[in-house]
Parts: sequence; structure tokens; C-alpha cells
Amino acid sequence: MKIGNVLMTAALVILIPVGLASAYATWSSRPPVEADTEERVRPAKVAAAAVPEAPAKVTYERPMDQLIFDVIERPRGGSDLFAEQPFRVDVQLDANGQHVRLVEVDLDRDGANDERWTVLDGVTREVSEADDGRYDVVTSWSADGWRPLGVQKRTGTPVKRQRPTALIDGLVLGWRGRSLPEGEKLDLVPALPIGVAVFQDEGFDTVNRAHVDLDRDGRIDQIWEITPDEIRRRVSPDDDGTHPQIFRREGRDWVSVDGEGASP
Ligand SMILES: [Ca+2]
Ligand SMILES: [Ca+2]
Repeated sequence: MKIGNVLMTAALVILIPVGLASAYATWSSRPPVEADTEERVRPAKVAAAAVPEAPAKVTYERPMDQLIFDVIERPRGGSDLFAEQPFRVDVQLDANGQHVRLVEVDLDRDGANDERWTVLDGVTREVSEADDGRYDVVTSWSADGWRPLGVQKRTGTPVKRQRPTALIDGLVLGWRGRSLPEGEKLDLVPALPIGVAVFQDEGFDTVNRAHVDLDRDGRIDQIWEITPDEIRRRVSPDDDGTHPQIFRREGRDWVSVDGEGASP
């Protein structure tokens, strides 16, 4: 063996273990994977804790107030916005359709509005204590709820209350043109003494039928048939399961189709 080869072999014998040891030392000095993950998580936790708490939620005296204030916040106008509720709410937007300007509330759906809300730099509410469409008591909304502002000279046009026809009409007509994918809604407002159910039968895109049980005795007093062109109501004057009287809706009135029977 030449002396050169001997030296080369000796060098390799020494250098290879040193190189391996050095590589191991470099690898083993890296932080463990878990420690690396912890380092990344920790700042995120700090950032999350720094988010300010949400302001305290306003508690509304009436659930209806919550619904209406939601509409004021995310404006949408229209008649009878909450058709499934025992109250009726009509909302008018401003000319641009950007903000709610006027809200009218008929608490008992008797055709006479009980409240009129005006939205302009805050919310002012006029109340008709007599529920006759004429407003006397005035309140305004503050963080604590409705604050009395006083009593005003009664304004507005007196309205003749209607019961229960207006209530039923409002409930059923509120479903006109709406789709009911589940096919039926059997008791629109369980809290009411009148049972109202709406249906969307096969072949219809929207609600096409309604049943009204005036006294909740299980026998249907009115069967409504709703098409895009016409609304008909078959009435059972004796609540005996037969519906011989037929009325057609014209404007806000009901007209007898066969000339018999008084308009309900
Ligand atoms: Ca009313
Ligand atoms: Ca009945």
C-alpha cells in the first residue's frame, strides 16, 4: 500500500464520523416540531384576546320591537312583513329606498293601526290608545326603551275596526304569492282563537289554498282558493262541513259569486 493511500484512508476514517456527528448535532439542535407549533399559536391567542367585547345587547320590551328594529337596520319595505305574527307591520321606505321612514303597526289585525313609527334622526312612536287609527300618546326610542314624550291632540283618520274578517284576510293574503316548499303550514298563529292553515298543492309554485276554522272545533268554516287571477272563499255558514256560499275578492271587498249569502 502506498503511503498516500494510507493517509487518505486515515483521513476518511477520521472525517466521516466527524461529519456525521456534526450533521447530527445540527439536526438535533433544531427545535422540536411541537415547540415550533406552540410558537406560532401563541401570538394568535394574544391577538384574539385583544378584540374588544361586543356592546351589551339591547333587551326589547316586546319581541315585535326587535323585529321592527332589525328591519330599520337592514331596510326593507312592504305590507304585512311578518304575515305569520298576530300583529301586522307595514313599512314604507324613503324615495331612494335606502331608509325606513314610516312603520305602521296593527297589534290585533283589526284593520285599525295601533302605532305609527316615524324614523328620522331617531324613532318617534305615536300610539292610538283607543285603537281607532287616531294617535294621541307619543313616545321616542332611547337606549332604555320607549320614553314618554307626552300626549298630543289626536291626529289621524278614525278607522272602523273590523273583526275577525280583517284579521283572517291579513293572515291569508300575507301568504299570497309566497312559496311553501313543505306544502302546508297547519296553524299559522297558534296563539289566536282562529285556526288558519295554508297549503301549496301539487302543480302550484305558491300558496294556493287556505283553511280557516273560526272556532277551532276541527270543522273548516272557510276554504280559500288562490290563483294569480282570483281569490275565492267558500263559506260554511253553519260550520257543518259543507261550504255552499262562494265569494270572490274584489279590491278589499268580498262579492257573492252566486248572488246568495251576505258577505262575511
Ligand atoms: Ca288594531
Ligand atoms: Ca269551525
